[in-house]
Parts: sequence; structure tokens; C-alpha cells
Amino acid sequence: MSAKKDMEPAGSEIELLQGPALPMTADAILQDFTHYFGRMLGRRTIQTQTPFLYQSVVFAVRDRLMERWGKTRNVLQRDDQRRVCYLSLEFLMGRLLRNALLNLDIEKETDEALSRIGLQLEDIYDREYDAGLGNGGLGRLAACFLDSCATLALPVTGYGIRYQYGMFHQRIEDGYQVEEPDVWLRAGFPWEIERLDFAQTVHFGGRTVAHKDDKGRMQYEWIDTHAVLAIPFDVPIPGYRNEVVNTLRLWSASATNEFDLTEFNAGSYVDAVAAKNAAENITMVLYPNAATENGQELRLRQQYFLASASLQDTLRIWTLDHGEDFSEFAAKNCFQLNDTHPAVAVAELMRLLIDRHNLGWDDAWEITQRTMAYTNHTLLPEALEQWPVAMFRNLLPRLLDIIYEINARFIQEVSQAWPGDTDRLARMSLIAEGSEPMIRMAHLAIVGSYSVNGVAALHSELLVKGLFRDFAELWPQKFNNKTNGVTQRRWLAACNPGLAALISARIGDGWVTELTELAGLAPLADDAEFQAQWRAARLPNKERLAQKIAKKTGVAIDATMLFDVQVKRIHEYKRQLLNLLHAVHLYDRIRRGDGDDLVPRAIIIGGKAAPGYVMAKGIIKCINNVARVINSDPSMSDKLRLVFYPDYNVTAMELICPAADLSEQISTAGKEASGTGNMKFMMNGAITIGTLDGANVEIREAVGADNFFLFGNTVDEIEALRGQYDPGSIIENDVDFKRVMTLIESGHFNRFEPHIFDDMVRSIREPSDAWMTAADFRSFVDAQAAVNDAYKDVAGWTRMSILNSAASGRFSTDRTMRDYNRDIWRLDPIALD
Ligand code: 26Q
Repeated sequence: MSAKKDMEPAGSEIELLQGPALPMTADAILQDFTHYFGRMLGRRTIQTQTPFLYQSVVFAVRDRLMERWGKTRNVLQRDDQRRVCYLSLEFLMGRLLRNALLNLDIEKETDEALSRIGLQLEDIYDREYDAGLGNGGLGRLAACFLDSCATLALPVTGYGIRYQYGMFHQRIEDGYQVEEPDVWLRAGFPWEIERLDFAQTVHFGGRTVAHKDDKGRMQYEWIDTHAVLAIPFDVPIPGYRNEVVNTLRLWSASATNEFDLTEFNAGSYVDAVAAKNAAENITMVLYPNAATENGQELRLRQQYFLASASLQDTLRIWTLDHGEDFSEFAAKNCFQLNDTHPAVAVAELMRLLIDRHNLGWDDAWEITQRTMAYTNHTLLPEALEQWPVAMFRNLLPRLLDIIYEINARFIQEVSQAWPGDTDRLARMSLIAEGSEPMIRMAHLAIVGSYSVNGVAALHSELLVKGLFRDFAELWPQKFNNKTNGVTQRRWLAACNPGLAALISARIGDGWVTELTELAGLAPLADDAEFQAQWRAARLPNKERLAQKIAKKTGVAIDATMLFDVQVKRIHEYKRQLLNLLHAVHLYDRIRRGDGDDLVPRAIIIGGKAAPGYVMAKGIIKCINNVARVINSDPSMSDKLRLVFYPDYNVTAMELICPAADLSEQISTAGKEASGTGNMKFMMNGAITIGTLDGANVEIREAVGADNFFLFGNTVDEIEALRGQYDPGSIIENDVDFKRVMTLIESGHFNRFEPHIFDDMVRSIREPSDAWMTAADFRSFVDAQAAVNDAYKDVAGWTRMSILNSAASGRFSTDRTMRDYNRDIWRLDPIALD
């Protein structure tokens, strides 16, 4: 082992960590809370409206994380072990306090401490902002991964961006989505520690010059750049009751002094200040995922900023211990790319190794290919990232050189494998030729990685057969599946304490770290007493959600109704429209007096539309208009409710998933890579109505066909339909469908807003409708009728609910992380003394 083991800059270590650990008692927590509230934040009286109460609790908790954090880092340095950097443009963390208390096992003590001064821990929880540094599934997956890695003691560091503005807030005005900025940092973010000492410089623009060094080797220099400072802010990630605290390192952009000075010396103070702004704009705002956001230069700046700062940080740590010896680097480091968003890291690692550390191309390439691993999250070809070559040349000229060189060598390899197959060469090239040549980031990621994975079995299979077929033929061993999961600590233990307590009372609490133990519930599925307890545990969740909905929307729903829930980003492929057509169908049935055998149902839909996605915004408006008509019709009152839940986010899901009876997972087969909301609902005892898409396939396999409401065309059937799809005649030949369309097209839901739904309705009638909504209408309505009948059988429904929870064991990110570790990462757990 090397002598120099310290990641910290030189200086003697304060014996902080050697002293006695802070007590985890209510007394001590109260004492520390009082210290922070009074001495640090300067407050004398307890006013429940201030953010200071929340902040003081966090500081008291953070102190207890801090000593464990230091120990984890020390052991990591001491053991010089292999580690993973999880590179992601998104970490959708949500609130952190409850999770920290749960994992540290001090929720009771903290509650006790606060109650002594007349405060409620639940109220303090509610004062925390939801850290929304992500769009949806991909960002939340990264957050669940961090929780599971810390719990499994895997040395994984999250690297991301500290956006000043996270995911926008959604307000509904006249039924329309209105976006509002997310000022999550306004009152400070008390979990983070700024590490100015680890700041890195990231370069943009300029040009490259080449010259020969004294040994006659080509040297490349990237000059005349604009430099931006990347400042890391660290967030502690505690494992579940195992003393491990991992790190999420978020980079914030700041102008450098050099940068200011050059501009200033050129004579323009105002330009210098404006340039400072340009630098800091890089981390200003999270891009909401939308086709229209594709190709935005600022987004490429964000991607490179993250990749470069994170790789430089890793190399900084490496050279502290190993100097310029990179022979073991690939054995000790792995970079997991969360989609192609950080894929420029492939070229950036090459640049740093060659230009900064003087490695030759072949050595650098071997290291790169042995350290990078890529996860794909989409099957939509239009969602694959491409960047104009011209933009790269302007912004990252040295990286463009490197990408061209990677491509030249790669094309050589392909033409050796398939001599003369020029079509294949064009298909596989990192550059899409055309009037505007583009860089294909997925190809760069695949070529530069030793592992490429999809996120559900079906998705991974379709990748290899479709989008990435050529690559899978060249390198079959690179491709693998890693089915997604969710962390049961947040998505069951913390968000559904009632059900969690019931489960633990029956089968023990081992499920908190080994979710497959939920299988122990299956034998209880028909036990009448347990069934009653199961319902009794879930009912208050439904009441809580009903109350929240009443408060947010003014719509009253009864907790005994069937809670039929679809919450996720609004996208055509997710088919919120299909759900809406069914709502209109139920409305129509009740109206025409055919609703007697319908169980009372509350259809709850929530989700954000990307601001530039016109159709998605139209869908929200349409849901709200239909909801208004249904909810204001007295004949619907005890039968049907439709609500749009505004501003859906992580915290909302914590309230929603414990209350759902029916989980809507109704994407067009072959379009949803995995889905993860489906897993959260299942864990909490909701039953899925779904297509054979993404992880639904595995959910149905796990729970059994009898406990899943299947409908819709399969991937193969959807493919076979293309070219002969005729929604017009489908509608014409289905009386229910025809009535639904006639209602909508007659303007029944937009009396005073003519034509606003024309485009949407037309999309359903379009033979080229890629989402084939009409093709699945009949089987969806029939499956919903089966749901209706099943819900009437209280014992039968409860049985299905219990069996769903019991079968959700595979869908823990603990399992997902073990799979990544076994097949891709090969990390040893951190060995705390
Ligand atoms: C693209 C261009 C410009 C700006 C932003 C983006 C962008 C941002 C976010 C593109 C895509 C995303 C997010 C994608 C996502 O969340 N995908 C989901 O990932 C989940 C986790 O694997 C899956 O369960 C879902 O099926 C998948 O849709």
C-alpha cells in the first residue's frame, strides 16, 4: 500500500473523528438543535413559520452523519479500493430528512426531542423543499441507486450538477399548465458542504494547436479557451443502519479569476461582468426533457461541464496516491454513464489522459474502454442524442478531434469485420452524415464502454434486436440487462409507515434490507383477519390523499372509492389520452343510465409536460376540462371523479403510491424502457393494469397473470399493425368508442373554447399515430371492466393486493445494485472497522 493515502490536501488531521461519537439520544439531539437554533441562527423564540426550525434539525442530524462520513472516506482511502463514479445529469432526491432519520435509526429520538418543545416532527418534514434536480424516472432511479449502494456499503459516488433551479413547478390555470421557477436554494440547502478546495477548471471554446515534443511525438494543446470554475458541493448519502455514508458531489459553475481578468484587461468591465454571468449560467437550470430541447448549446455545456469536472476530480484523487502511474487505474475506477447525457466523458477521459498525463493513444483508449459503462433508458429513436459537429467544433474543438480519431479507428475495425458493407459503416459511424453532420452520442458511448445495459428484460432484448443491433453483432458480450428497481426504504418503509408496521409485525423487518422477504406475506393473502388489517392500514392513506386532493383541487373524493392512479411525465407514448378516453366512456355510461354495476371510482392523473411539448400540454388541458364536466355533474357525484393532481413530484408520490388501488401502466408496447412508478405502486399493494411493456412484463411474471390486469397489443402485434392501422374504422365499429369520440368531437368538454382539442382528437384518428391509442381502446375498456368486477369482491381484491406486495421483492434497487456489481462494477464492500 502506498504511503500517501490522504485524499485531503496536506495538513494535519483534526482528531474530530477519534473523539467520542455524538450520542443518538433525544437529550443530545435537543441540545444540538437548541445550539443551532439559538446560537448559530440567532433565534430566541419558536415560530413555526420559519425555515430555521427545519434547518436546526438538519444541522443536528448532519453532525451525526458527519463523523460517519469521515470514517467512510478514511476507510476508502486506506483500502485504496475500486470505486464507481455514477455520472448523471439528474438526481431527483426529493426530501432528505425522513430518509436520514430512518437510516440513522433516530426517528423516535428526534420526534421525542422536538415534542419536548412542542414541535411535531411531521411538520418539520413538511418544511423541507423537494430537491428536484431531475425530470422523472431516470433522475429518481439515480437517487434510489445511491440509497441502495450506501446500504450495501458499495463505494459509489454520485456526480451531478447543482442546478440553481430544479424541475419547474406546475400550476394549473384555467386547466392549462403554467410553469413556475423552482427556487429550491432560496432558504439554503442545509445538507450540502461546499468544497472550494476541490474546485476544478473546465474549458470551452478556443482552438487546438499541434506540435512535436522533443521525442518527436505529437502534442496537442487546447488554447484561447474560456475557463469556468467547477465548485463541488457534497451531500451525504447514509446507508441503512450500517454506519456508511457515501457522497453525492454536485458541481456548481462560477467565473474564474483568470477569465474575469483577461476580459477586464481588454478594457470592458461590463463585458467582463456579462461574461461572468455566462459562466454561471451553465448550472442555472435543469433542462426539462423535450424534443425541442434537443441540440441546445447550453445543454452541451452542462454535459461537458459535468463530465470534465468529475473526471478531473477522479484523476486528482488518483494522482494523490499513484502519481502518474496509470497502470492500475482501470482496475480501480469505473464510470457508469446514466444515459448518453454524460457520454462526452468518453472523449474527455481520452483528452485528459493524453494531453494532461502524457499517455499514448492506445494506453489511453484501453483505460477508457475498460472504465466506461453505459446505461440506455429509451427505445424511441428520436430520443437518441445527437450534437451538430459544428457546435462541437466551436465549443469543444479538442474533443471533436478526439471523437474523429475514435471514429476513424472504429470504422477500421468494422470494415475488417464486414468488408465492403458500406451501409453498415454508415449506420454505425459516430457521425451521421448529411447537410448538418451530427455526432451520435449513443454510438460514442457504446464504442467507448465495456458494458451497455438496458433497464428491463424486454427493453434490453429490443435494444439488441433493434436500435443497437449492429453493435450487438460486433460485440455481443458488451450487452446486458439490469432491470430497474426502487428503494423500499423510501417507497415503503418511510412513505407507508402504517402498512410497513403491519408487515413487520407479521414477518419481521428483514424486508427493509432484503425485500424478497415480503414473499412471507403470500401465505397470509387469504387470512381474513390479516386482510382486514391490510385494508385498515391502507384506508388512512387513501383518506390522507383525499384530503390533500380536496385542498389542492377542491374536488371531494371518498376514501372507499377505487383509487385509479396514473402519475408520470406527460408523454404521448405513456398514453394519458387512453386513460382519458376510458374516463369519458365511464361518464358516458353513467349518463345514459348504464352505470349501475360500476363501483365508485376516482381517476387521478398527475404529471408535468415539458414546456415546449405542445401536445403534452394539450393533454393536461383536456384532462382538466373533462374533469370539470364530470365533477360538476350531480349524477356523477357518488360514482365517478376525475382529478388532475397538480405539481406531481417525489414528495407527491410518497403520498400517492400508498393510497392507490389501481396502477395505470398503459404505454404502447415497446416504448416504455422500464417504468419505476409501476414498482412503487406494486410494493404498496396496488394492482397493475398494464400492457406488456418495460418492467410490466417482469411484474406480471412475478405476481402471476391472475393478479395483473393485462390488455393491449404486444410489441410484435404493434409492429405488425404498422402500415395497415386504421383507427377510423376501429372507432366506427365500436359503439362505445364511437360515443366517446362523438362526445369529445361535439365540443362537449370545450363549449366555450372551440377547437382547442382538434389536434389531439385528430392524432387518435391518424393512421400514422405511432402510439396506436385506438388499437388498444377496446381491450383497455374490457380490462377496466374486469377491474370493476374484481373490486366488488373485497376479499378477492385484498388478496391480490397482498400478493402484489408479496411479489415485489425483485424490484428493489438493492437487487438492481447487486446485479450491477456482480456483472459490471465488481466492487468490494467498504470494510468499516
Ligand atoms: C434530452 C435533451 C435535452 C434535455 C433533456 C433531455 C432528457 C432529459 C431527461 C432526455 C431524457 C430524460 C429522461 C428520461 C427518462 O427518465 N427515462 C426513463 O428512465 C427510467 C429509468 O430507467 C425508465 O424507467 C423509463 O421507462 C424511462 O422513460
